[in-house]
Amino acid sequence: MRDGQYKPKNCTARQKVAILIPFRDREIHLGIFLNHMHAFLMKQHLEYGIYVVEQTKGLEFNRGFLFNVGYKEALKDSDYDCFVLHDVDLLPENDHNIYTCPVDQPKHLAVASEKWQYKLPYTSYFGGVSALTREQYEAVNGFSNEFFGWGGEDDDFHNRVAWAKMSVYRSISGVGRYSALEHKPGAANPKRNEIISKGKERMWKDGLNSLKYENYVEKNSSQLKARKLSKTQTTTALCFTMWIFSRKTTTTSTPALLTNQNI
Ligand SMILES: [Mn+2]
Repeated sequence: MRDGQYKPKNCTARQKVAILIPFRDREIHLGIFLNHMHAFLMKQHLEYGIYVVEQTKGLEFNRGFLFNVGYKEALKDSDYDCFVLHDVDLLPENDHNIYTCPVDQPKHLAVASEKWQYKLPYTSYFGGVSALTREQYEAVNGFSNEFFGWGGEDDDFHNRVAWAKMSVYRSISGVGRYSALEHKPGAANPKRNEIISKGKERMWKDGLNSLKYENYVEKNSSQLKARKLSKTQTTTALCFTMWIFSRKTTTTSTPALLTNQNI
């Protein structure tokens, strides 16, 4: 396995799957996640790569933006057909929860998360873990880049799916069960409802087609590999590629790396 990628030896997978993980300050979760996920995914005979996209300190965490970066960077690596958008703190419990993308509609996988007492928190919930083909991700122009802080980006993304005239396929709850790793809640984005309310007019101005990040990103797999392998975990499943929003390449003197103007 190299850089978090795997290919079954005795068969050809129908889809190449990229698992995208937005990340910041969750080293312990990441170790647990990788140990769990590689074993889980290999059992499914998938051809896949895991991409961890890390946001450096500075601005509030922007989950949607990080998915967009992961999408673009994964496609530079390989011609992926399917993108699984995955929180680092959710671990699938059921081996029948297959990590592929239906070609006719986006799929929501985390329908029964321990975080929400193994129920959907509300009917349109599209957070936690979802899967879209490349065509579907392009059809919604990816995520909005404008949600800094907790909340809203997944609801806006769900609206985009509807505006693109698609509906969401949901795993059945017995299959879509996830254990949730505990953490303190992040600071909610006070502007989230306001941004969501203007979502339709923003959809084709704000997303994959307006994403600018190259100057802020550093490919950094070797450093992470060394860091992870120095721990007691022994699996070879700990190598992967990671991107960092790099402070040193910015031209501004403010500590903020990303603002609504410069992304
Ligand atoms: Mn969480």
